This record gives sequence, structure tokens and C-alpha cells, in this order.
Amino acid sequence: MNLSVTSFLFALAAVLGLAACSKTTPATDANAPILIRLGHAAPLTGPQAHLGKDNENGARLAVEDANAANLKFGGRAVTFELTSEDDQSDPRQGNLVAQKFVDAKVNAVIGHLNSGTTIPASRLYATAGIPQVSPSATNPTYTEQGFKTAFRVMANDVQQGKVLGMYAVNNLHAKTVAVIDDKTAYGEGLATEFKKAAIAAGATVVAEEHTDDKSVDFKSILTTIKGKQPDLIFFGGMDPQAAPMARQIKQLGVPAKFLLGDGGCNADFIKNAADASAGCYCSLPGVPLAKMAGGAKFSERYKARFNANIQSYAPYAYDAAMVLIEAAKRAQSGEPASILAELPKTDYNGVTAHIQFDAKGDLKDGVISLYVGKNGAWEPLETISTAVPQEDLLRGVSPAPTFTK
Ligand code: ABU
Repeated sequence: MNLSVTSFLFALAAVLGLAACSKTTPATDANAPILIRLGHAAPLTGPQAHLGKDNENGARLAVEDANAANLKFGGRAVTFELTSEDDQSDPRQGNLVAQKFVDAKVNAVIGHLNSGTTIPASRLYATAGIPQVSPSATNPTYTEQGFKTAFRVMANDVQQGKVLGMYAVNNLHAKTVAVIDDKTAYGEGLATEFKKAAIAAGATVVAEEHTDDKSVDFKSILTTIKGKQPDLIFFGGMDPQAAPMARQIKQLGVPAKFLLGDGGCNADFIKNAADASAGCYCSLPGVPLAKMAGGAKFSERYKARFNANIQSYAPYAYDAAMVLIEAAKRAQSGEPASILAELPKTDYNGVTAHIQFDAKGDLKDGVISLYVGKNGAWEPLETISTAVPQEDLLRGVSPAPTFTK
């Protein structure tokens, strides 16, 4: 066979090969739009649906902002799409939602809302290599499992629990405390951290009671607690329990201060606890909304877009989505692996804070703010940095630079 015949046969084979190939693998259109699908997971039905909707709205606003910017990666138009799923704040349902996202090959996940769903779901996302940023799950375990896919944009409950315990003793002058938790990953975890810090600061725990995240009648455990005469009752749980608990504390005439973590530090607690919200205390990671760089503007835009007020976590859900969108922009790609490579380098001026992650995926330099219920609202009291050694705060060695009104 001479060279010209061989060349002809190679050329023919190449043409046939390409033709065969084109039947199963369409040639990539260099101008084809890029679709980046973001999954969002939270309770959208049940007692915490108001919080899930708040998170979803925050994430949706971020996606709408990104799409309004008409982004292009390598000359190709980019569209972000948000798919929101209801995990019912239930760990088993959370795993079903996570598996659905994995099967659908979403590019990244915003969520989940609850630690009890976020932690088990994070294993599925890690195995699938899907980046996950939770706006609101605060149990430390989430980022302590060694998963390179897990990030959060809020201080965790080791930090929050320490601040709460310290605040109860040093600022609210509690010598004796009663502790109630809802037996969830969040509520139980935060109650444990609160107890440790309160004891370290000199308080005595005179009662420990447990409920769940469905109950609304706490008279029996509150009557037991009343008999122990604590100066303060701490509840680790969410507002659907915290609000009726506050009302029942008042009805039973328990003369103790009532302190909550972020799960109760929202608009619905104030609405549903009504008069009983006056004089309650709570903490929420981050600075108060009015002090966030983009807080006032975000609040206005949220109200205009959704005809609703923010519950608590919506700005964090916005930032969680934006951190993923910014990672995709830096990577010029929506591929999960490309987003993952960029996430640890996050250096983003968000609505809630300047966001950078530590080696575990936790927010660097998180702060915790304290609030008191007053005139039908949560009024900010102080913001406490978690960067300062807690031992110093507990001893009162260096409170001045860390407390801001
Ligand atoms: N951070 C309180 C609400 C969400 C959670 O379960 O962590």
C-alpha cells in the first residue's frame, strides 16, 4: 500500500470516527450557555417552615442578583438556578433530600438549615464531591468531620455557648441556672457548651430538663424547675418551643431570667411569645442586622421582593449562596471540583461579614451578639468577639476591646 492510499484510508477512518462519535457525544458548542444548579435545603413545612422560607428567600435573592449581572465564563452566558427542597428539619428526610441533590448532580448546596440535617447530609455531599455551605447550622461537628466540602458562614456553638454561659453569669448575674434542651444536635450541643461555660464562670446548674422539637407544653418541666429556684433558665432549641416556653414561664410565675441561643432569636419568637418576650435574652452569631455593612439595604430589598420581614438567617443564606457564586466566578466554571478548589480562598465582603474560612471550613473571626426582648422587638445589647481567648473574657481580663454596643 502506497503512502497516498494509506493517507486516504486514515482520513476516511477519521471522518467515520468523528461521525460515529457525534451520534453519542455532541460536539461542545463553544457558545452554549452554562447552567449552574444550586440546591437549597431547609424545613419548608412544619413548625420551622418560617425559618426555612427565610433561608430560601435569602438564597433566591443571591441567585437573582447573580443572574441580573449577566455573567459570562469564557464568553459563555452563565445562569444560576435554585432548586429548593423541604427536609422537614428531620435527619432522615434531610438525607433523602441530599441523595436527591447528589443524583441530580447539582453543582453545589446551600444548607441545610438545622445541624441535625446538615451533619448527616454532609457525608453524602462529601462522598459526591459537592460543595456545601450552611447558612445557619451551628453544631461544631459539621466542620469537624474532615470533609473538604463542608463550610459555614456563621460562628459555631462552641463559640456561641461560651459567650452565652459567660453572659449569663457575668452580665445577667446568674448564680444558679436551669438548662433545658430539645434533644436535637443543635439544642443539646448548645446546652452542653452553655453549661460548661456557666460552670467555668462560677454558676451552679440546679436543674437539667429535656423536651423535643415538636412539644409545646412545658408546664411539667417548668414546675419542676420552679421548685429549684434558678436565677436563669437557658433553653437550647428553636422558637416554636421557645415562644410557648416563655409564655408558660410567665404564666407559672417563675421568677427566672430566660436566655436563648440563635434558634429562638428571631421575629416569630417575639410575635408568638407576645408580652412574655419582654425581658427575655438571646444570642445570634454575627453583628446586628442594622450594623452589617449591607444590612439596611438587604432588609429593604428583602421586604420589597418577598413582602415579608427577615426572620433571622436570610442574610446568611444570601452570603452562603454568594460565596458559592463568587467561587464559581473565580474558577470561571460551575464544576463542583472547580468551585471546591476556590472555596477555601474565599475573601468576600458579604452582607453579614467579611467572609474567610479557616482550615475546617468555619467562618474566621466570628462574633456573637446579645439581644433583649423590648417593646415587641429584639434590641441589640452587645457584640462579643470570639477571637479573644474566652478565659480572658471569663476573668474579665480584656473585656473592653471585645464588647461593642
Ligand atoms: N443554629 C440554630 C439553628 C440551626 C441549627 O440546628 O444549628
